Amino acid sequence: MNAPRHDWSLAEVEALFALPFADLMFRAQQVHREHHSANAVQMSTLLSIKTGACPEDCAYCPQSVRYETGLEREKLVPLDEVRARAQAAKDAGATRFCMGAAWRSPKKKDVEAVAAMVREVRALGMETCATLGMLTRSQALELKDAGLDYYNHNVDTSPEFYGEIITTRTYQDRLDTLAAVRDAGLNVCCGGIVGMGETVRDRASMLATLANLPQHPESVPINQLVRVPGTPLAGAAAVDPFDFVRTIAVARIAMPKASVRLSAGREVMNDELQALCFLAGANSIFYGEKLLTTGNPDVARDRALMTRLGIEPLIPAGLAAGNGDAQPGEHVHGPGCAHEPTTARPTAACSATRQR
Ligand code: SAM
Ligand code: DTB
Ligand code: SF4
Repeated sequence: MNAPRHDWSLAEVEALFALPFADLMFRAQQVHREHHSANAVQMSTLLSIKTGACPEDCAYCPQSVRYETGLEREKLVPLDEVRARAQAAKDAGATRFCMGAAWRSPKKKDVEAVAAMVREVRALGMETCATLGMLTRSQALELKDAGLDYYNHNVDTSPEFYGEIITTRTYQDRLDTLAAVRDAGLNVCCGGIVGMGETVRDRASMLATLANLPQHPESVPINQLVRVPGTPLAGAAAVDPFDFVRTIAVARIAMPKASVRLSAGREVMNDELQALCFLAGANSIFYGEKLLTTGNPDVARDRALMTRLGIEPLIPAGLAAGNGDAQPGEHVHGPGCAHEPTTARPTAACSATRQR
């Protein structure tokens, strides 16, 4: 039994990274199959609701006002457009819509505007996620009241390496936001980036930080750095693909129940590498041709990949309509599935699996 733990030592997590690849993958698969449907992947679509001109100095980010990345700044996206983009994402098969803004922290009017967006998206029958920078507890509560399901706020890297990447807010600021989000009853989405020049120990330390939070994040995005020209990290060395897979596998083992998201960086990954990431325990992706400002595989490519691998879309437990009282892991109706609500077991033609 691989029950969630919150007492990981750095040495233990480093020891996981040091395992032979096959042994690490075997352990990750054991944990994955104990807690999740092995062939189901949750799909979220991102929308940048306010782009560029961010006052922060995150060295990886094309949206910082400090770097010449050629990105055009954009004002807040109108409500109608948010609704239309969310509907399109739902029609394409996404179950969660994530709204991201290039803010250090939102102002009062910003939270009100995002709350209105959350209500619209929720009304479409999608899960909602937002990533708006630092948040106070009352702001988190306001978003929760509007129907927000998840808040994304990444630690990005280890506490030790953090100062090399961001100087305009502290690691503790990030932990404070995560606590505020948790206190408000929101699901926490928190992960980081691989490929910024960090050591394996930094990757282990980042995952130990996440795994030792009082409650594990429900969602853990593992991003591979998108090296954007003009940012200080544009020339960072490429990550060894196996080391990226190892990071996913260790996240899976250290946070057994979390959704581990294979996040940014998929556009430059081949199908074989993505398949290894799924084998390592990734069970969530960003879906749709754009992340916030950079590219992502298009829907046709992802559909083809899922078909090649026999992967089904994972329908979150709270969303599946018309499925009676299906149990977690049981077949439910999803996009493209024509079965009756009483169908209890997946067949080859079934396309969705209820989240455990
Ligand atoms: N401004 C808010 C904040 O920083 O919390 C929300 C948006 S910010 C773009 C969300 C996350 O995207 C960052 O914390 C970082 O982990 C990820 N990210 C940004 N640029 C990236 C890049 N070039 N490659 C990989 N991940 C990136
Ligand atoms: C996360 O961990 N990755 C997403 C989401 N959370 C907001 C963002 C990735 C951004 C990649 C660079 C860009 O598109 O601007
Ligand atoms: Fe701003 Fe977020 Fe980019 Fe940092 S990661 S520069 S806070 S948009």
